[in-house]
Amino acid sequence: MKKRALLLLALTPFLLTQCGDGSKGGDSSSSNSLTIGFAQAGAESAWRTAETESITREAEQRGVTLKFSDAQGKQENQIKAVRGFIAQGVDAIILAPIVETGWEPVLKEAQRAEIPVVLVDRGVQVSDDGLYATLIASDFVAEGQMAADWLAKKTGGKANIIELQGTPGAAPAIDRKKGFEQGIAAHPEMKIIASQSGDFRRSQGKEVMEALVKAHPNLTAVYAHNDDMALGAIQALEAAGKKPGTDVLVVSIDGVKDAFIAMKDGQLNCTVECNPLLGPNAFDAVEKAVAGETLPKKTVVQDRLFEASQAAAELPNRQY
Ligand code: GZL
Repeated sequence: MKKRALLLLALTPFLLTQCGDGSKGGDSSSSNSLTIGFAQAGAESAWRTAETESITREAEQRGVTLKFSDAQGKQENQIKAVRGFIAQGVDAIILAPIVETGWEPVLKEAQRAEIPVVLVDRGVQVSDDGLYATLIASDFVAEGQMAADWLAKKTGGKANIIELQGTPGAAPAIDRKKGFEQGIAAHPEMKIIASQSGDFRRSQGKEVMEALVKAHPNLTAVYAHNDDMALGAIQALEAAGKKPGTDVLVVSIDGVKDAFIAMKDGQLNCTVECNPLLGPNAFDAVEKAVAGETLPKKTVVQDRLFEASQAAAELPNRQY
């Protein structure tokens, strides 16, 4: 009994560094290094998993102790996580906000505690942008516009489109819709005949498309706000006897590996890359913010568009 107690005592510092409060990284030799809280939105898509891995990997490489929280798609969980990080006195917080609104109170709490917040991948709507240090994200309006331009070119400006939206209230869902609508505005014969949320999830993309393909058998194109929903929709279209990639053109956003495989297989026509490998940029920003430097309010991550014809050559290069 005594021996066990002694062993536990000896192990305690190790256990606290490695596992305490959901800690993912850390290293006992870097006790002087930063402790960062990462409030992740969830694990709804391959993109999100790649983002989590990038941030976790970067923390390990820099000897940062990372406290990780997965909000499982619920803003209330994410707010709780941020409050928890503030209570623990972390050096900074990385936040991937699920939705745009509702952040003001907790960001003010972080500000009062003098804990900088670095936003990654999604923006927030607040009355004072001094409530966060910086935002590192793609230009979602431009992504939607790129998808629309591609579809307009491919169809000669004529399409019956079903849109699968991301999580309601999320910056990429709002802006990808806006960008796409702006892109098709000049083409009166490009119409969105139905538009529904699939919450950025493959299973919901499939479910939603199962119903929509029955209600709108005249569809000629699908625009999905992310690849996972497009991949789910492809399954539903096939089950309904359609040929995705041929008689229904499918365009989506993210550029994950499975999308390249689907393009190679001729089921997906186009994906607009949205780079999730934000770890290096996020920690550069964290280090500067902790050092008291003023950062630009937004760093835009550059995206590219890929068509099916490029898929086979590009597939081996994909990192996520
Ligand atoms: C993009 C991001 C989106 C991805 C989705 O920055 O917030 O969330 O496009 C993801 O795949 O779930």
